[in-house]
Amino acid sequence: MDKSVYLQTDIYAITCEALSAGRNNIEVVRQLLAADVKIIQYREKEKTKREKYEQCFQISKMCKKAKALFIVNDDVDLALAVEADGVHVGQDDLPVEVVRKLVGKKMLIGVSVSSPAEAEAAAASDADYLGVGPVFGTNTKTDAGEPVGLDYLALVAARSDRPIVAIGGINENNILAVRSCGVSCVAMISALVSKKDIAGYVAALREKISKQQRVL
Ligand code: TZP
Ligand code: MG
Repeated sequence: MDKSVYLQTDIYAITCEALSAGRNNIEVVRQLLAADVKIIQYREKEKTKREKYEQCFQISKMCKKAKALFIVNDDVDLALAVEADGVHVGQDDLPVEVVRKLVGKKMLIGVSVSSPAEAEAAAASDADYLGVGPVFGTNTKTDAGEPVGLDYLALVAARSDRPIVAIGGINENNILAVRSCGVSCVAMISALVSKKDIAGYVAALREKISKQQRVL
């Protein structure tokens, strides 16, 4: 199956153990999958490569079982080693064309963009989707740069021939505004992984989304 079909989902969950209220990434992913979240990105800045490999090995198996998409942030070698479905790179990581050579056609490649020039370059590349942000201010990524805002998000979404994932400071209070920009897939770290009741939070988000769809 074409893996990009998975990008038609609503919530794109990203891990961060330091923000996970004392739980490890494995437990958080277990709860996310139980809540029927269909995209998991492994993003972990405070572990060794070996620790990341051990977690990714388990998470990859968990995602396959749950029929969820598993994407590894930054590390192309890790994504290959655990047979992930995709890899996500930023502007300081390997260029998309190099990542494509390494991972082949079957793996999805996502690329982060936070300016018109980056969006243009990504549009000319072989990336399967664009992560656009930070849409709002966020403390999760200290070097994320200035928020791009909703107008910019809407502009990129209107012009892009690739699926867009919005990221940065998204939570229950602004998710509907993001979706109103024509972007249905939103990535969340802190708002999601910090919740004690992840399933309850996901259900509440989906209730909001379905209410918005009913009035549109
Ligand atoms: N890229 C742009 S903003 C961001 C990343 C990885 C952090 C998003 O985290 P949060 O907690 O959802 O604001
Ligand atoms: Mg990166």
